Amino acid sequence: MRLSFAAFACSALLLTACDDVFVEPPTENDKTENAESAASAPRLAVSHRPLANPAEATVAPATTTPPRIPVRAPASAVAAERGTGGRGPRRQVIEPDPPFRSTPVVTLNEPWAMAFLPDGRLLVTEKGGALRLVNLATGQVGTISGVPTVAVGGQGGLGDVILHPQYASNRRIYLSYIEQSGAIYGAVVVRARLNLDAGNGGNLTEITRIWEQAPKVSGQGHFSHRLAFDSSRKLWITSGDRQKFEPAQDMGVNLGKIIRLNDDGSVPSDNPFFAQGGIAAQVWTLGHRNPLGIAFDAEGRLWSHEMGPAGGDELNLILRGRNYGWPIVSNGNHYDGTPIPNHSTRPEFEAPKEWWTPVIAPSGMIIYSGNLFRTFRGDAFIGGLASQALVRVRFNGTQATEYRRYSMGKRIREVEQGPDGAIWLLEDGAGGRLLRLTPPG
Ligand SMILES: [Ca+2]
Repeated sequence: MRLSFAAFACSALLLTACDDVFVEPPTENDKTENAESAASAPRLAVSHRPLANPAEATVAPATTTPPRIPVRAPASAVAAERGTGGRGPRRQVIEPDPPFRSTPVVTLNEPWAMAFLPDGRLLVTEKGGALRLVNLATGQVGTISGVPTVAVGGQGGLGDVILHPQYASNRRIYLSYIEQSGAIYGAVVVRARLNLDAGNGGNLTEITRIWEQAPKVSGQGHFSHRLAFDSSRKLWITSGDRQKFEPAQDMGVNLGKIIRLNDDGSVPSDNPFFAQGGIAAQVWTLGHRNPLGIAFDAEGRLWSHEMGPAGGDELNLILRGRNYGWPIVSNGNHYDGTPIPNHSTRPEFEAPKEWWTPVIAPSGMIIYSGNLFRTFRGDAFIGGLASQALVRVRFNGTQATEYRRYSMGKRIREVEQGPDGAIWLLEDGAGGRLLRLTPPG
């Protein structure tokens, strides 16, 4: 067996004290090792004390959320995890704690989202309306001009940025942002051509509107407007309930939904409600509150998290045509203390695979697929606003459990995986830093 001495000592003598020991899926060289029996990892204990979700305030207090109690998996959970994650033998690995080193790279102003260009530079949106181009080698921060006018305020401003899957040939990027019309607001998504200049800047041309929240409503919260492409070039958009509750169940509007479109904004004919026509045709799932993270796993499954009200943050497996229950059910309660029936009372609604009370206030998410952190593969990494943490979730098939929580000391707005497998974070707010996470060795 290819065990380091430390791993061997832990596994043989000190397992109960070595909660960073876990088991990695086999490689070609591990086939002679013994297979271990499959077992489900027990769910970590979760305190179900209701708590207001301060992350959704325009200026949220940073330290009012008590830490969730079980930061680490107990040794028994780690022991039971052996054998999960696939067939074949396992190799024990010791992870340092924390398992990464965090290096600040540049400081930005209210950064919200980021996307890597093929040349290794990084596009970063700032909530105030600027699209930045960060040269990670030099630390230079340039500006991309031509971004449409953005309505800034509350939770709204310039939002997500992603590349078209064929960006290398078509230079198309997609942006989400907030548009104001009189006293009402809504998120829009545009496609644009990115023209980079010889320096560290560029501009946008051929800006085309792809989608918009309908209707625009009052207030500047719960826009969500996270974007993702899947492997078949479909565009996914999270659309929050705009703090209006009932629209999440109304198929005549696209608030409180997850949307699936073609890359030109047209509606795919195989969408679940396509036959209903109108706005319903855009909808993939309904009953969402404020989903600020969306990611595909290696099997092509779509996962999205969303902020609960007072308690009940959720990680959901997004399944075609399903209803996720908001505002009829939630594992949290209204901010004024009014109870909301739990998911368990209405099994016709899709229940979260993992949920949090006290809240973590999730924003941004990746499901790690890189080579730099071998032991991270397949795990989700979720940014925490109120929790000021990076929350790591481990999957067992379609089950999900918080596995580790790394305190970052700042609200984390966005998580991305870089081309070399490093994990990149954006801190929230004025002076938010871009952080690069690499193995500590
Ligand atoms: Ca729900």
